[in-house]
Amino acid sequence: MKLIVAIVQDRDADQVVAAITGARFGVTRVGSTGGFLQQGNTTLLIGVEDVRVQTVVNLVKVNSRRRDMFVPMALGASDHAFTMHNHMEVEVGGATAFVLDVEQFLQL
Ligand code: 2BA
Repeated sequence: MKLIVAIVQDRDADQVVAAITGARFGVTRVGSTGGFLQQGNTTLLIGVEDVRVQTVVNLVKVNSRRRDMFVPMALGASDHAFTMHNHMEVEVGGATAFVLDVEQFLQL
């Protein structure tokens, strides 16, 4: 068994979760915050049999969009810190995923 830990954008989370549950996989949704942007995102925990990993990864992938975001640059802040000149473009998503081996799956 594997545990898929998938970090998706909040705006995609409902659609991703609906796709996963619609395919009859279990999923737990955890609110999280990205370390770089310091903005909310959603972490999904999905336990699946090894042979179903690729199916779930595909569901996450096709339901997660890639977006360009403009974020303020921390350095060189000035009176004009919030003009677009002081922003940089960051591409976020679709999703970041880790696939971990599960030693035991217990429902107690
Ligand atoms: P954040 O840490 O808020 O990062 C948001 C986006 O900012 C990233 O998108 C990436 O494009 C950019 N970014 C991150 N660190 C950067 C840096 N030092 N310099 C320049 N740009 C940087 P994604 O790669 O799609 O990541 C989306 C979210 O997935 C991340 O939000 C974080 O919550 C999570 N994540 C990404 N890589 C991770 C990792 N290795 N371990 C744990 N969580 C990770």
